[in-house]
Amino acid sequence: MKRIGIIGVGIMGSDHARLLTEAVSGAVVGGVFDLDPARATTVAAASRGARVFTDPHTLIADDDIDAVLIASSDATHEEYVLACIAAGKPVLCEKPLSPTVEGCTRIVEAEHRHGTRLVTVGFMRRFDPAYLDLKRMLTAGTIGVPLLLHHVHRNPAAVPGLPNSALITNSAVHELDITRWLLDDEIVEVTVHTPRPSKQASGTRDPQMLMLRTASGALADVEIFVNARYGYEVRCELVGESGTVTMDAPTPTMLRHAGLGSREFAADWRPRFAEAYRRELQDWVDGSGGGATAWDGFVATFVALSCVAALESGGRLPIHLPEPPQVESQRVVRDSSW
Ligand code: ISE
Repeated sequence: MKRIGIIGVGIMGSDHARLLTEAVSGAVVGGVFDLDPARATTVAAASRGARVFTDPHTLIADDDIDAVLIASSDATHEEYVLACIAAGKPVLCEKPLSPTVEGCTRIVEAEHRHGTRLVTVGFMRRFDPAYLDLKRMLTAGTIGVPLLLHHVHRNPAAVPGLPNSALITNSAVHELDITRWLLDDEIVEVTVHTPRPSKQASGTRDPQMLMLRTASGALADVEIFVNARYGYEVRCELVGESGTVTMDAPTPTMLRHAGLGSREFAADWRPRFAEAYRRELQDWVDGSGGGATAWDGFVATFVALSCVAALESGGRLPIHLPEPPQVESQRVVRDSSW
């Protein structure tokens, strides 16, 4: 049994603790740290008596903790991921790997120096059955060469005063990652357009339209709208030379009533991606290495911040990624090293 230490048990961390306890095999929650000790105690108790730590670095260093899951605030990710690499422990870090390109670079370099892969970034959509289906159809050649990818990503409501950049760095960053993963291609140019803002957005430029061009010549557009009001929805359509494939609201339940058929929308992303989160954790615990790497985390932040710059300038921005490290850090951490 692998003992996982969790740093940060707010919305995501407590959900991960629940999944590790109830739905993932081969692991238990061994320890919990949170800035709010009462919250840490509650989650630890619900995780079959995991230990409560009062310091995150003590948790990382503890001999009874085999691997670490980081779900604390974004700005703390780099410090804890670097500490895990220094301790030689596998770490699953919620996105973003770091909110800055410099922070991501330090992590990629530290893992490179360590020599084997330790870092996984929580881009859970890579494990979503619907996205996997899309990738399978594309890879099988069913729709031919991909030309266009249309993404829609809507949240019901955002906090008032949300910075314009947060729509990209917090939400659309998932589409930036899944576009690279789905098309197996790099984003080389970005533009961001905004219509008149929704009155519901209290001053934030919401919605936004991102236009992404890939190295092989495909175009992807992303509608990100965080005050869409009606519910949480993520869908996309991939257009190829000989067909298209659509990922529509994959809710199995349909209500037929009073002359209408209707499907319920989730209030946020957790029900929509519940299976993706479970599979992501199982893959990580199994050491299968299917999750996003530190390099993927670097690219996501790099492209997201380029989109923010494009939003601010209103212009088209080329993306020049540095060379990815050609190192053993791409090797998967297998069971033996846990
Ligand atoms: C949230 O932070 C997430 O990561 C969700 O996956 C995303 O869909 C949502 O828009 C974000 O706010």
